[in-house]
Amino acid sequence: MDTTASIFMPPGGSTIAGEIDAVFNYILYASTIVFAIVVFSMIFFIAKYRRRGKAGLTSSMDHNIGLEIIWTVIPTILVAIAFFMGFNAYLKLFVVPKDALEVKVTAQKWFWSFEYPEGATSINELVVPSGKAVKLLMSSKDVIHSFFVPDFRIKQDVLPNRYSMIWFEAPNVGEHNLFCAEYCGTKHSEMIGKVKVLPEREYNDWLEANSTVGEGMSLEDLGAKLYVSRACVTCHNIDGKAGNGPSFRGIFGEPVKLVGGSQAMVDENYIRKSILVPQADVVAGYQNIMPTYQGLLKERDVDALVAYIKSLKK
Ligand code: HEC
Ligand SMILES: [Cu+2]
Repeated sequence: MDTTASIFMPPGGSTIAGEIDAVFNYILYASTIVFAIVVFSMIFFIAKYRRRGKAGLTSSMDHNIGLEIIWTVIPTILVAIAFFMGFNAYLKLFVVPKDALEVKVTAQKWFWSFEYPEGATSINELVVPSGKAVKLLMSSKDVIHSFFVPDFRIKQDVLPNRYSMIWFEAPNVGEHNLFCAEYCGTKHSEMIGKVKVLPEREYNDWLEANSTVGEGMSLEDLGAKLYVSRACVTCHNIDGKAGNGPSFRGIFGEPVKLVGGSQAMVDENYIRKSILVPQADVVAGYQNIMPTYQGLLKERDVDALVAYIKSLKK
């Protein structure tokens, strides 16, 4: 259920959030109370039995069975409660409901891509219907990442060479932050996305529109859109200044220096190759960090990006 925000937690946005918060609050308050009792009695006894005057004698009592039982049994019960609450919530998090909608999540340096059952795709924006269980089948193309949506109280490592999964159900329409929670290189902190929860009807419309995106659009306009939605913008500026990668402004038709001292001419084929096989020609002064977009872009998307870069004159 939705829970309200506290100083520790953002507002909950999934059906599991209330339960996770309950475990969190229980552990927090139980440890706070135990901590207070221990520290205050310590201070109290230090003061009460401090050495006074020259006699310097303290009590000869060094053992109390009753007390020992109390301070063993009570914490054991407190820990057992925390374990059962936590284990219960853990089981719910990892046993996926049978009718869950499945989305394939791919993590790579440094963005998220999503593939939906009907062939739609998106980057850095996971779109889901409200009130439906959504299963995420996740893998990484390179290093370990971690899928973290604080509002949903879910976090799961995303690994290369094997699948991991998690599920959630968002009861209400809204937008939630998505972060990578496993340090994955220089741009880790910018591996940020959104989870957009739509009413089921709007979600279905979105799916349909997304699988035919850009059909009525000019190549240049589609390219401008993809430049943002396919995350080129995180590494490439269009204002002439270098970022993690070279700016796109005015590069078309000009020679470019490559690592190793050779030169290339930036033409249509060079751009195409840079997008699909980025490690082939690495621009001098930059690192070989660009991910390949092989399989992530349709043929027309590549045409569109080429047209867009071409249009960015000096
Ligand atoms: C993670 C950062 C990153 C992302 C995301 C990224 N690139 Fe790159 N790109 C680079 C870097 C770094 C270089 C320079 C090194 C090289 O050539 O591989 C580069 C080089 C290029 C070049 C050659 C530029 C030149 O001046 O010769 C093109 C074209 C290009 N990228 C297009 C794209 C497009 C289109 C996208 C989005 C679909 C994209 N890149 C996404 C980092 C990135
Ligand atoms: Cu990451």
